[in-house]
Amino acid sequence: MASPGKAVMIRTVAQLCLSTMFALCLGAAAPAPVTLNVTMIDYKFVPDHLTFKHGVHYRLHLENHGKETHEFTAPVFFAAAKIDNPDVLNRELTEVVMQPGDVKDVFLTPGKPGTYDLRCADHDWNGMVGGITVE
Ligand SMILES: [Cu+2]
Repeated sequence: MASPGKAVMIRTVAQLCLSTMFALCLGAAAPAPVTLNVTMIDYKFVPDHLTFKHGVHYRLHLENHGKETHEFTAPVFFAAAKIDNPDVLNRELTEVVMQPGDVKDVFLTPGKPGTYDLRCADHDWNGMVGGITVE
């Protein structure tokens, strides 16, 4: 006959197995987002053209390596996307403001396929423009 201690141990091991399987299931249901890196310099996006696939979960990783404040301004793109962490954007959800040295991630799933405008609201006059394609 199994001692009470052994029964408790078996139950604990069983629970551990179950929670591990549960964690694996969750992992399978939510794969890691695809990272897309954009660096801002004075006065350019690098790269200046981004291509996303619609319905795919992305981590849009932004770094400002410039000496000036830059903005990742893409109002129509952001409005069409499902954004997991909207607090990283401005209140109107049109852009991400990047102070010099800032590093920010936007977790999002792009909306309908098409081409979208990308610019730095501060420096578009200076050619700091790009584009976004959602396939
Ligand atoms: Cu700028």
